[in-house]
Amino acid sequence: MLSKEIEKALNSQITIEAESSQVYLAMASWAETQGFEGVAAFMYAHSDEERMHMLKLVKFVNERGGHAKIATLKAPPISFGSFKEMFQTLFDHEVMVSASINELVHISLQERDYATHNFLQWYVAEQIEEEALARTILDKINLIGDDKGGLYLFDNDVKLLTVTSSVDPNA
Ligand code: OFO
Repeated sequence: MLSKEIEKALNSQITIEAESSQVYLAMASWAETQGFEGVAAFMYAHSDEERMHMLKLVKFVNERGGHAKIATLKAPPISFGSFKEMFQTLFDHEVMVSASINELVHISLQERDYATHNFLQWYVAEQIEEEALARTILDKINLIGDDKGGLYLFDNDVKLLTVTSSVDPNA
């Protein structure tokens, strides 16, 4: 059984994952309108992943006798300035998510909820991958700057970058 404190913290994380999915969906849509299909495909896939992160939490909370609450979400931005700015936003967002997961881990230990602590280890590992991936992309785009040819190649490159961390929420 989940303590009220853990249930509340997990519910906040559900909202964060749902909002992440929306932010990446907005990035996908914006990139698509700019003609960057590779970046758009990457962001659509990333958005799906975040929804999966959210669902995994929803199922866990309900399985443990809590109630996963589906809340109103903040609207994401409509446009993102430049690709450089967009990937910086993505990186900063993932750093924020990692901090939030770390806080959850901390609360689970305080509450001596070892089942939740164990469950959260998947997210801890996932955040290491996600931050690394975001950092790699950001490094690339910082090298390219505003060079049109470079951006064209970058778009192709990103198309090939598969998000390696897809996991079935029921797994
Ligand atoms: Fe990209 O963050 Fe979910 O966990």
